[in-house]
Amino acid sequence: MAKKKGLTKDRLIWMYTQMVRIREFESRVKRTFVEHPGVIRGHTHLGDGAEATIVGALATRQDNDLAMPSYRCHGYPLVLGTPPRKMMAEIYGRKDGLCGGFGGSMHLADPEHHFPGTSGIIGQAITHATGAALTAQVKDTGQVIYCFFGDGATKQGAFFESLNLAAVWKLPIVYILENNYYQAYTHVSLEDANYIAGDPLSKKAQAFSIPGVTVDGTDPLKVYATVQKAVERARSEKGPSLIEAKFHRLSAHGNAITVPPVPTQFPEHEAVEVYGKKAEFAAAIKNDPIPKFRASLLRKKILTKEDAQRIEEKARAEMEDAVQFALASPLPADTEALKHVYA
Ligand SMILES: Cc1ncc(C[n+]2csc(CCOP(=O)(O)OP(=O)(O)O)c2C)c(N)n1
Ligand SMILES: [Mg+2]
Repeated sequence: MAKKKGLTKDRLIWMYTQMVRIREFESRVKRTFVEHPGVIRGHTHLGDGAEATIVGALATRQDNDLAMPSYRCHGYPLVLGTPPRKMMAEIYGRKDGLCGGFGGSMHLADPEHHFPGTSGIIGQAITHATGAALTAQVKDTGQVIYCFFGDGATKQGAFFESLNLAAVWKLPIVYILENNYYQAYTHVSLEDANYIAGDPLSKKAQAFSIPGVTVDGTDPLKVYATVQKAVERARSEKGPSLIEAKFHRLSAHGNAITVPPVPTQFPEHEAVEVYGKKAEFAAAIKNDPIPKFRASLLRKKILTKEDAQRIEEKARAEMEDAVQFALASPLPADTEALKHVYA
């Protein structure tokens, strides 16, 4: 394994804490569909399973660096310091949300915490993040841009155009390809769906003569070590890298509810629902990054069981508070409906 530079005991505990906070936040989003039907309108997409990749990558950040993911975006701002209250209120469409309730789950934005914003357009994060990296270079801010996107996004023209320009201009950006094996309901492999060519996907970096590495995205320390190298390269003006982190998402592609709400039955996962691959999904659950990291920290005596429980209880209380805050926040007034419409 590559050198784990700068990972003190406190830092490792911080990493575990962030992973637990993300999982707890998202479990509360999911529970909302059942406990408060109709409160979340529209789609949400959970990133459970991605925590090791998100936290491993963002643990290498310096203060002003930006994180720009796709629409599966709840985990990143939690790590950057965005208050969960404001995130939950946004997902509930409430006035006290990050965007005044206008954005919802797929459009979280918190520039104050280095999170410029997300959208539901696949591949969008790649062009926007590449633009942000150009700004950082032109203004000489010293920032590195962390750009996250899915396996499905790598077949968009935007992917090739952006990587080309980033390589030509040596932009300070790290492209983190989250290969969760599925593009919505379609499996990534040639045998199953024949929608994406190239294996491993990190090989696409060769076309631009930039480093391309595939890493176990369920191991935050491996992700950390790999991203760290890419960040050093970006910060020393040598240009971009492509890192493919592999992990399964542990929920279905998305959750949505109709208005007025009807009783919701959540799909399990496309591996089971569409492909009947029960063994694949069972293996993914067994390989859940959070219990795995917990066990390794206990084994190395970085955490005691009591420490771990305290972290988990604190996350539960924090996210319960976020839910209560969001439920108490009013919907935006009707008179605000046209506020952000320009034409
Ligand atoms: C430009 C565009 N095309 C199609 C869609 C419909 N769509 C929504 S999610 C999705 C799959 C994306 O898969 P991937 O990039 O692997 O991300 P993941 O959902 O696995 O995180 C697609 C095709 C879209 N939102 N935007
Ligand atoms: Mg995917």
